[in-house]
Amino acid sequence: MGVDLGVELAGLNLRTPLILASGILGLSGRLLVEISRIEDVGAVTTKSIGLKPRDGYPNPTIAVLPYGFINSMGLPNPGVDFFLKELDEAGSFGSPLIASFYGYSIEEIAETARIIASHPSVSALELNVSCPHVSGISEIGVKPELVAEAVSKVKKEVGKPLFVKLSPNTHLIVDVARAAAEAGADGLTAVNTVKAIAIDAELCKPILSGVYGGLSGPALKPIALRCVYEIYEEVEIPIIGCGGVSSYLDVVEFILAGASAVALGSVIALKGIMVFRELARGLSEYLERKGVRSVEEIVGLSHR
Ligand code: RRO
Repeated sequence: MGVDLGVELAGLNLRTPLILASGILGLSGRLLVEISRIEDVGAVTTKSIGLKPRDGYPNPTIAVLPYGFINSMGLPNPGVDFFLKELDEAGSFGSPLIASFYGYSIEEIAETARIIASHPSVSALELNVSCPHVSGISEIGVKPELVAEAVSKVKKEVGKPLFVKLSPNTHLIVDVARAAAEAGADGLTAVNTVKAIAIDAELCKPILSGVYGGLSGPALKPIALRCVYEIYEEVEIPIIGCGGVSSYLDVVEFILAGASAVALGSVIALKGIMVFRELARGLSEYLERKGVRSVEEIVGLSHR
């Protein structure tokens, strides 16, 4: 039988707490629809979308490490107009679509939010102010006052739930989280990747064309878990835990730290999309074994 894994997240109803993270398979409307219809997928998030198309960085854009990935994609995306057309032709989503977006100024953030949120397929927005290696973006996410300004402007324009994806590349993460919550954000995604570098010893130069990249995968998990734990202590709005989840126990740890849902990224590159099933089964069996009837009952339980 198993336990019902359904969760309510900032007004969204998720079949399971497992979400496709931004940047993973997330630019084709049809593919997103297909993933959203998989039984164990709670919600899907798009790659971050901007007002105008952006090429991203030349190859190499990814380095594979024994304990994760370092990426420096450089925000490649087709821009809002193209993406909304993709959604027009994609069909209906089987679970909520969270549209990730960014902008280089508060005004651009608000305008992009308004355009994306107008599409009926979009259930919620995720403001990306935390890409660690694209200048003009990473600077916003480490300044509580700028994040607050962006959030309140977006909330004035948009009636749908707004999440803010936070950067781990600052000791101010809790201040940024609090500022976002006080400005009206409906939830937080913690965290984006950690700013990192990979060097080729033979060529004596950085591997990635963008030099710096974002570290994801297992190496990120304890950092992300700490961020979720700290934010949960100080901020009331729900948290999507994100960073290096690769087993159902990782999912459980994020929920115990305070996450109401958990996003999967790098693990999909390693195990494929059916990892949602593996993790949902593991989570359900864990809850049953513990005599717990819902995911909500264990959110933040490690803080007792
Ligand atoms: O596209 C990227 O290079 C990228 C983005 Br927008 C982000 O938010 N985080 C990341 O690790 N890579």
